[in-house]
Amino acid sequence: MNSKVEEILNRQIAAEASSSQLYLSMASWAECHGINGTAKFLYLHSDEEREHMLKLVRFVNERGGTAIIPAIDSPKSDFDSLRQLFVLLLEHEIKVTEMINEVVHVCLQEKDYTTHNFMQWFVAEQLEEEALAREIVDKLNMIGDDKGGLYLFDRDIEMMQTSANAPQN
Ligand code: OFO
Repeated sequence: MNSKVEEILNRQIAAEASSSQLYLSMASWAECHGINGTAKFLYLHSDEEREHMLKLVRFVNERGGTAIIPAIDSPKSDFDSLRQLFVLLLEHEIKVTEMINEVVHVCLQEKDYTTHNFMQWFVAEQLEEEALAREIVDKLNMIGDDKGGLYLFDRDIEMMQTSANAPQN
């Protein structure tokens, strides 16, 4: 495997692992605060990020590279509000999208069209995840501090689909 592509894919493996830990930490915070619908949504989201990491690990190894399993720093574990949590989640997803774009860029530079093709799944996934996070932040901006609104939000988010629990076609 091309060494520059291998290096940036390993950087992405670490990023997906950190995303998974961050969302796990957010899920745990929500659960401790009795925001159970949100906790369920975030636990699933954390699992989904771990799946992304595994997808990359297997791809790197199958193509003759060596996947590096990273050490992960402790993620942020306290949040001022549900809104702050989701604003951070959206910012995090935007950062990950930039990283995915960088991987795609290196693939093109190195003429690695197989990895470029493989990465298109991640490009589409980021688009979906960013859109969903934006929708959630918009909802929370509308609700503000209204307790009834927050109660309904927490009930509804349980039904919101991340691609992890979306029906497969
Ligand atoms: Fe890995 O999908 Fe978002 O971060």
